[in-house]
Amino acid sequence: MFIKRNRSWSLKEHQATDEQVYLNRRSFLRGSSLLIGGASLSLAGCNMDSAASDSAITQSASTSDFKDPTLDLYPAKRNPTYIIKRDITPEEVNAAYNNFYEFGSHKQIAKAAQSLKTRPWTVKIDGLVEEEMELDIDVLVRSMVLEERLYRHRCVEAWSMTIPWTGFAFADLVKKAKPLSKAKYIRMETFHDPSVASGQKQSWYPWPYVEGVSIEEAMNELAFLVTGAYGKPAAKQFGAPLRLALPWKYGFKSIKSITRFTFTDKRPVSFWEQLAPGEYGFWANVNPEVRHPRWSQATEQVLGTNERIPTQFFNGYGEQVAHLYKELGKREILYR
Ligand SMILES: Nc1nc2c(c(=O)[nH]1)N[C@H]1C(S)=C(S)[C@@H](COP(=O)(O)O)O[C@H]1N2
Ligand SMILES: [Mo]
Repeated sequence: MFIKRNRSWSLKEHQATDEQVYLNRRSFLRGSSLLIGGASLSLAGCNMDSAASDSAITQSASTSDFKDPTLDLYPAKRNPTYIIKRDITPEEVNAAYNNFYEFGSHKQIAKAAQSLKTRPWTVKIDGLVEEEMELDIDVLVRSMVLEERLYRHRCVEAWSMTIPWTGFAFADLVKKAKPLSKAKYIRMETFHDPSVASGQKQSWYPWPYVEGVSIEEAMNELAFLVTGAYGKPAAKQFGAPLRLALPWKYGFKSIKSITRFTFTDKRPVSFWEQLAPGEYGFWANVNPEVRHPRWSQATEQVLGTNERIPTQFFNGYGEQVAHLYKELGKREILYR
Protein backbone atom coordinates (compact mmCIF):
# COMPACT_ATOMS: atom_id res chain seq x y z
CA MET A 1 0.00 0.00 0.00
CA PHE A 2 1.33 3.37 -0.89
CA ILE A 3 -0.14 6.36 0.79
CA LYS A 4 0.74 9.52 -0.94
CA ARG A 5 -0.19 12.71 0.75
CA ASN A 6 -0.94 15.18 -1.94
CA ARG A 7 -0.58 18.87 -1.94
CA SER A 8 -3.99 19.46 -0.46
CA TRP A 9 -2.02 19.64 2.75
CA SER A 10 -0.67 22.94 1.58
CA LEU A 11 -4.17 24.38 1.57
CA LYS A 12 -4.44 27.61 3.45
CA GLU A 13 -5.11 27.25 7.13
CA HIS A 14 -8.53 28.87 7.08
CA GLN A 15 -9.76 26.37 4.51
CA ALA A 16 -8.69 23.46 6.64
CA THR A 17 -10.31 24.98 9.68
CA ASP A 18 -13.59 25.45 7.85
CA GLU A 19 -13.68 21.83 6.89
CA GLN A 20 -13.06 20.63 10.42
CA VAL A 21 -15.64 22.91 11.90
CA TYR A 22 -18.15 21.58 9.46
CA LEU A 23 -17.34 17.96 10.15
CA ASN A 24 -17.37 18.37 13.90
CA ARG A 25 -20.80 19.86 13.68
CA ARG A 26 -22.03 16.85 11.81
CA SER A 27 -20.04 14.63 14.16
CA PHE A 28 -19.11 12.04 11.61
CA LEU A 29 -16.32 10.77 13.69
CA ARG A 30 -15.68 10.17 17.31
CA GLY A 31 -12.09 11.03 17.91
CA SER A 32 -10.34 11.93 14.73
CA SER A 33 -11.71 15.01 13.08
CA LEU A 34 -8.30 15.68 11.64
CA LEU A 35 -8.49 12.47 9.69
CA ILE A 36 -11.91 13.20 8.33
CA GLY A 37 -10.89 16.68 7.50
CA GLY A 38 -7.94 15.21 5.66
CA ALA A 39 -9.93 12.63 3.79
CA SER A 40 -12.43 15.18 2.67
CA LEU A 41 -9.85 17.83 1.99
CA SER A 42 -7.99 15.59 -0.37
CA LEU A 43 -10.86 16.08 -2.76
CA ALA A 44 -9.75 19.66 -2.97
CA GLY A 45 -6.22 18.94 -3.99
CA CYS A 46 -4.88 17.85 -7.30
CA ASN A 47 -1.59 16.09 -7.45
CA MET A 48 -1.27 16.69 -11.15
CA ASP A 49 2.31 16.20 -12.08
CA SER A 50 3.15 13.11 -10.08
CA ALA A 51 0.14 11.26 -11.44
CA ALA A 52 1.36 10.24 -14.85
CA SER A 53 4.85 9.35 -13.82
CA ASP A 54 4.08 6.35 -11.64
CA SER A 55 4.84 3.63 -14.15
CA ALA A 56 4.02 0.73 -11.83
CA ILE A 57 0.48 1.95 -11.52
CA THR A 58 0.13 2.63 -15.21
CA GLN A 59 1.23 -0.90 -15.99
CA SER A 60 -1.17 -2.51 -13.60
CA ALA A 61 -3.94 -0.70 -15.40
CA SER A 62 -3.32 -2.63 -18.58
CA THR A 63 -1.87 -5.96 -17.49
CA SER A 64 -4.23 -8.47 -16.00
CA ASP A 65 -4.67 -12.23 -16.35
CA PHE A 66 -8.44 -11.79 -16.36
CA LYS A 67 -10.04 -12.18 -19.78
CA ASP A 68 -13.12 -10.05 -20.10
CA PRO A 69 -16.06 -12.07 -21.50
CA THR A 70 -17.18 -9.08 -23.60
CA LEU A 71 -13.80 -8.54 -25.27
CA ASP A 72 -15.22 -9.37 -28.69
CA LEU A 73 -17.48 -6.28 -28.55
CA TYR A 74 -14.45 -3.96 -28.73
CA PRO A 75 -13.57 -1.64 -30.26
CA ALA A 76 -17.12 -0.41 -30.78
CA LYS A 77 -18.03 1.97 -33.57
CA ARG A 78 -17.48 5.61 -32.75
CA ASN A 79 -20.64 7.72 -32.80
CA PRO A 80 -19.68 10.79 -34.87
CA THR A 81 -22.25 12.97 -33.04
CA TYR A 82 -20.07 12.96 -29.95
CA ILE A 83 -16.66 14.16 -30.94
CA ILE A 84 -14.82 17.13 -29.47
CA LYS A 85 -12.13 19.46 -30.66
CA ARG A 86 -9.69 18.58 -27.93
CA ASP A 87 -6.97 15.99 -27.74
CA ILE A 88 -7.88 12.73 -26.08
CA THR A 89 -6.22 12.45 -22.68
CA PRO A 90 -3.49 9.81 -22.99
CA GLU A 91 -4.66 6.52 -21.54
CA GLU A 92 -1.67 6.23 -19.24
CA VAL A 93 -2.39 9.65 -17.75
CA ASN A 94 -6.05 8.83 -17.20
CA ALA A 95 -5.37 5.34 -15.86
CA ALA A 96 -3.01 6.66 -13.18
CA TYR A 97 -5.10 9.57 -11.90
CA ASN A 98 -8.50 8.57 -10.57
CA ASN A 99 -11.04 9.29 -7.92
CA PHE A 100 -12.36 6.03 -6.51
CA TYR A 101 -12.60 6.49 -2.75
CA GLU A 102 -13.38 2.82 -2.21
CA PHE A 103 -9.68 2.25 -2.90
CA GLY A 104 -8.25 5.31 -1.18
CA SER A 105 -8.84 9.02 -0.80
CA HIS A 106 -6.09 10.02 -3.23
CA LYS A 107 -5.53 9.72 -6.95
CA GLN A 108 -3.15 6.76 -7.15
CA ILE A 109 -5.70 4.02 -6.56
CA ALA A 110 -5.13 2.10 -9.80
CA LYS A 111 -3.09 -0.67 -8.25
CA ALA A 112 -5.44 -1.19 -5.30
CA ALA A 113 -8.44 -1.22 -7.64
CA GLN A 114 -7.11 -4.30 -9.44
CA SER A 115 -8.37 -6.40 -6.53
CA LEU A 116 -11.97 -5.65 -7.47
CA LYS A 117 -13.59 -8.78 -8.90
CA THR A 118 -15.75 -7.71 -11.82
CA ARG A 119 -17.12 -11.21 -12.62
CA PRO A 120 -19.56 -12.55 -11.70
CA TRP A 121 -21.36 -9.18 -11.47
CA THR A 122 -25.05 -8.64 -11.08
CA VAL A 123 -26.99 -5.47 -11.66
CA LYS A 124 -30.22 -5.12 -9.78
CA ILE A 125 -33.08 -2.99 -11.08
CA ASP A 126 -35.72 -2.38 -8.45
CA GLY A 127 -38.13 0.07 -6.85
CA LEU A 128 -40.91 1.67 -8.89
CA VAL A 129 -40.66 -0.55 -11.95
CA GLU A 130 -43.13 -2.95 -13.57
CA GLU A 131 -40.97 -5.89 -12.59
CA GLU A 132 -37.78 -5.98 -10.53
CA MET A 133 -34.84 -7.73 -12.18
CA GLU A 134 -31.36 -8.96 -11.50
CA LEU A 135 -29.23 -9.04 -14.60
CA ASP A 136 -25.90 -10.67 -15.18
CA ILE A 137 -23.58 -7.96 -16.49
CA ASP A 138 -22.67 -9.92 -19.63
CA VAL A 139 -26.31 -10.58 -20.46
CA LEU A 140 -27.07 -6.90 -19.91
CA VAL A 141 -24.17 -5.62 -22.00
CA ARG A 142 -24.92 -8.02 -24.85
CA SER A 143 -28.53 -6.85 -24.92
CA MET A 144 -27.34 -3.30 -25.69
CA VAL A 145 -25.72 -1.68 -28.70
CA LEU A 146 -22.28 -0.49 -27.70
CA GLU A 147 -20.78 2.61 -29.26
CA GLU A 148 -17.83 4.86 -28.61
CA ARG A 149 -18.25 8.51 -27.67
CA LEU A 150 -15.66 11.17 -26.97
CA TYR A 151 -16.72 13.01 -23.84
CA ARG A 152 -15.31 15.75 -21.71
CA HIS A 153 -14.95 14.88 -18.05
CA ARG A 154 -14.74 17.71 -15.52
CA CYS A 155 -14.11 17.10 -11.84
CA VAL A 156 -15.25 19.67 -9.29
CA GLU A 157 -11.60 19.76 -8.21
CA ALA A 158 -11.09 21.80 -11.42
CA TRP A 159 -9.26 19.31 -13.60
CA SER A 160 -10.52 17.81 -16.83
CA MET A 161 -9.88 15.09 -19.35
CA THR A 162 -11.23 13.98 -22.73
CA ILE A 163 -12.11 10.30 -22.78
CA PRO A 164 -13.16 7.82 -25.46
CA TRP A 165 -15.82 5.93 -23.51
CA THR A 166 -17.61 2.86 -24.82
CA GLY A 167 -21.07 2.07 -23.58
CA PHE A 168 -24.78 2.42 -24.23
CA ALA A 169 -27.45 5.05 -23.73
CA PHE A 170 -28.83 5.22 -20.18
CA ALA A 171 -32.23 5.69 -21.87
CA ASP A 172 -32.02 2.09 -23.11
CA LEU A 173 -31.64 0.81 -19.57
CA VAL A 174 -34.59 2.93 -18.43
CA LYS A 175 -36.71 1.44 -21.23
CA LYS A 176 -35.69 -2.06 -20.20
CA ALA A 177 -36.61 -1.28 -16.58
CA LYS A 178 -40.15 -0.09 -17.48
CA PRO A 179 -40.54 2.46 -14.67
CA LEU A 180 -43.96 3.18 -13.20
CA SER A 181 -45.29 6.68 -13.79
CA LYS A 182 -44.74 7.54 -10.10
CA ALA A 183 -40.98 7.11 -10.53
CA LYS A 184 -39.18 10.45 -10.74
CA TYR A 185 -35.58 9.63 -9.90
CA ILE A 186 -33.05 6.85 -10.21
CA ARG A 187 -30.80 6.06 -7.28
CA MET A 188 -27.62 4.18 -8.14
CA GLU A 189 -25.34 2.27 -5.85
CA THR A 190 -21.76 0.97 -6.05
CA PHE A 191 -20.67 -2.44 -4.68
CA HIS A 192 -19.97 -2.65 -0.96
CA ASP A 193 -17.16 -5.03 0.02
CA PRO A 194 -14.64 -3.72 2.55
CA SER A 195 -12.61 -6.93 2.23
CA VAL A 196 -11.72 -5.89 -1.32
CA ALA A 197 -12.01 -2.12 -1.11
CA SER A 198 -10.09 -1.00 1.95
CA GLY A 199 -11.49 2.53 1.70
CA GLN A 200 -14.82 1.05 2.73
CA LYS A 201 -13.31 0.18 6.10
CA GLN A 202 -13.25 3.90 6.79
CA SER A 203 -16.50 4.08 8.63
CA TRP A 204 -16.89 7.85 8.56
CA TYR A 205 -17.84 7.62 4.89
CA PRO A 206 -21.47 6.75 4.15
CA TRP A 207 -20.79 3.60 2.09
CA PRO A 208 -21.81 2.43 -0.38
CA TYR A 209 -21.24 5.26 -2.85
CA VAL A 210 -24.62 6.48 -4.01
CA GLU A 211 -25.65 8.86 -6.78
CA GLY A 212 -28.91 9.93 -8.30
CA VAL A 213 -30.43 11.49 -11.38
CA SER A 214 -33.91 12.50 -12.43
CA ILE A 215 -35.53 10.25 -15.00
CA GLU A 216 -35.44 13.12 -17.51
CA GLU A 217 -31.69 13.33 -17.02
CA ALA A 218 -31.26 9.59 -17.45
CA MET A 219 -33.31 9.78 -20.67
CA ASN A 220 -31.21 12.63 -22.05
CA GLU A 221 -29.21 11.57 -25.09
CA LEU A 222 -25.91 12.39 -23.33
CA ALA A 223 -26.43 10.14 -20.31
CA PHE A 224 -24.18 7.21 -21.03
CA LEU A 225 -23.56 3.94 -19.21
CA VAL A 226 -19.92 3.10 -19.69
CA THR A 227 -18.59 -0.41 -20.12
CA GLY A 228 -15.28 0.41 -21.78
CA ALA A 229 -12.69 3.06 -22.50
CA TYR A 230 -9.88 3.48 -25.01
CA GLY A 231 -11.35 0.82 -27.26
CA LYS A 232 -11.49 -2.01 -24.71
CA PRO A 233 -13.37 -3.05 -21.59
CA ALA A 234 -12.97 -0.44 -18.87
CA ALA A 235 -9.98 -0.70 -16.54
CA LYS A 236 -11.02 -1.33 -12.96
CA GLN A 237 -9.97 2.12 -11.80
CA PHE A 238 -12.40 3.60 -14.35
CA GLY A 239 -15.31 1.85 -12.61
CA ALA A 240 -15.60 -1.52 -14.35
CA PRO A 241 -17.77 -3.24 -15.25
CA LEU A 242 -20.40 -0.48 -15.44
CA ARG A 243 -20.11 3.22 -14.62
CA LEU A 244 -21.99 6.32 -15.52
CA ALA A 245 -20.82 9.26 -17.64
CA LEU A 246 -22.80 12.51 -17.33
CA PRO A 247 -20.46 14.88 -19.14
CA TRP A 248 -22.39 18.07 -18.31
CA LYS A 249 -22.11 17.46 -14.57
CA TYR A 250 -19.20 17.40 -12.18
CA GLY A 251 -17.41 14.07 -12.14
CA PHE A 252 -18.68 12.92 -8.76
CA LYS A 253 -22.12 12.33 -10.31
CA SER A 254 -20.60 9.70 -12.60
CA ILE A 255 -20.78 6.77 -10.22
CA LYS A 256 -18.47 3.80 -10.78
CA SER A 257 -18.91 0.02 -10.55
CA ILE A 258 -22.70 0.16 -10.31
CA THR A 259 -24.61 -2.77 -8.81
CA ARG A 260 -28.07 -1.32 -8.45
CA PHE A 261 -30.54 1.06 -10.08
CA THR A 262 -33.53 1.90 -7.89
CA PHE A 263 -36.43 3.82 -9.38
CA THR A 264 -38.00 6.07 -6.77
CA ASP A 265 -40.27 9.06 -6.19
CA LYS A 266 -37.80 10.54 -3.68
CA ARG A 267 -34.74 12.52 -4.63
CA PRO A 268 -31.72 10.41 -3.70
CA VAL A 269 -29.09 11.87 -1.41
CA SER A 270 -25.68 11.16 -2.87
CA PHE A 271 -22.54 10.02 -1.07
CA TRP A 272 -20.94 13.46 -1.27
CA GLU A 273 -24.16 15.28 -0.49
CA GLN A 274 -24.46 13.26 2.73
CA LEU A 275 -20.93 14.22 3.69
CA ALA A 276 -21.05 17.90 2.77
CA PRO A 277 -24.41 19.17 1.46
CA GLY A 278 -23.11 22.73 1.18
CA GLU A 279 -20.40 21.60 -1.21
CA TYR A 280 -21.92 18.84 -3.30
CA GLY A 281 -25.52 19.19 -4.36
CA PHE A 282 -27.89 17.07 -6.31
CA TRP A 283 -27.83 18.85 -9.68
CA ALA A 284 -24.09 19.59 -9.80
CA ASN A 285 -24.10 20.92 -13.34
CA VAL A 286 -20.80 22.38 -14.46
CA ASN A 287 -21.03 26.13 -14.00
CA PRO A 288 -17.96 28.40 -14.19
CA GLU A 289 -19.81 31.22 -12.43
CA VAL A 290 -20.69 29.41 -9.24
CA ARG A 291 -17.76 28.77 -6.96
CA HIS A 292 -17.41 25.66 -4.98
CA PRO A 293 -17.33 27.02 -1.40
CA ARG A 294 -13.61 26.33 -1.21
CA TRP A 295 -12.38 27.11 -4.71
CA SER A 296 -13.28 28.65 -8.06
CA GLN A 297 -14.81 26.75 -10.98
CA ALA A 298 -13.89 29.38 -13.59
CA THR A 299 -11.02 27.44 -15.15
CA GLU A 300 -9.76 23.89 -15.34
CA GLN A 301 -6.42 22.16 -15.61
CA VAL A 302 -6.38 19.89 -18.67
CA LEU A 303 -4.67 16.74 -17.45
CA GLY A 304 -1.78 15.53 -19.53
CA THR A 305 -1.03 19.10 -20.70
CA ASN A 306 0.20 22.32 -19.19
CA GLU A 307 -2.98 24.07 -20.23
CA ARG A 308 -5.39 25.79 -17.94
CA ILE A 309 -8.54 26.75 -19.88
CA PRO A 310 -11.85 28.49 -19.13
CA THR A 311 -14.63 26.18 -18.01
CA GLN A 312 -17.82 26.21 -20.07
CA PHE A 313 -21.43 26.22 -18.88
CA PHE A 314 -22.70 22.67 -18.69
CA ASN A 315 -19.14 21.72 -19.62
CA GLY A 316 -19.97 22.72 -23.21
CA TYR A 317 -23.12 20.60 -23.45
CA GLY A 318 -25.74 23.33 -22.92
CA GLU A 319 -27.37 22.71 -26.26
CA GLN A 320 -28.34 19.19 -25.23
CA VAL A 321 -29.21 19.76 -21.58
CA ALA A 322 -29.96 23.39 -20.68
CA HIS A 323 -33.71 22.88 -21.22
CA LEU A 324 -33.78 20.39 -18.35
CA TYR A 325 -32.97 23.12 -15.85
CA LYS A 326 -35.06 26.09 -17.00
CA GLU A 327 -36.86 26.14 -13.67
CA LEU A 328 -33.68 26.37 -11.63
CA GLY A 329 -31.82 29.52 -10.62
CA LYS A 330 -28.16 29.99 -11.36
CA ARG A 331 -26.96 28.87 -7.95
CA GLU A 332 -29.38 26.01 -7.80
CA ILE A 333 -28.02 24.69 -11.05
CA LEU A 334 -24.94 23.77 -9.12
CA TYR A 335 -26.04 22.99 -5.63
CA ARG A 336 -29.64 22.15 -5.04
N1 LIG B 1 -18.01 4.50 -6.72
C1 LIG B 1 -17.39 5.66 -6.93
N2 LIG B 1 -17.67 6.38 -8.03
C2 LIG B 1 -17.05 7.56 -8.27
C3 LIG B 1 -16.11 8.08 -7.34
C4 LIG B 1 -15.82 7.30 -6.19
O1 LIG B 1 -15.00 7.68 -5.33
N3 LIG B 1 -16.46 6.10 -6.03
N4 LIG B 1 -15.51 9.30 -7.58
C5 LIG B 1 -16.22 10.22 -8.46
C6 LIG B 1 -15.43 11.39 -8.83
S1 LIG B 1 -15.23 12.60 -7.64
C7 LIG B 1 -14.95 11.58 -10.09
S2 LIG B 1 -14.18 13.01 -10.57
C8 LIG B 1 -15.01 10.48 -11.09
C9 LIG B 1 -13.61 10.15 -11.49
O2 LIG B 1 -13.60 9.27 -12.60
P1 LIG B 1 -12.20 8.87 -13.25
O3 LIG B 1 -11.35 8.31 -12.16
O4 LIG B 1 -12.56 7.88 -14.29
O5 LIG B 1 -11.62 10.13 -13.81
O6 LIG B 1 -15.63 9.31 -10.59
C10 LIG B 1 -16.73 9.52 -9.72
N5 LIG B 1 -17.35 8.24 -9.41
MO1 LIG C 1 -14.50 14.50 -8.78
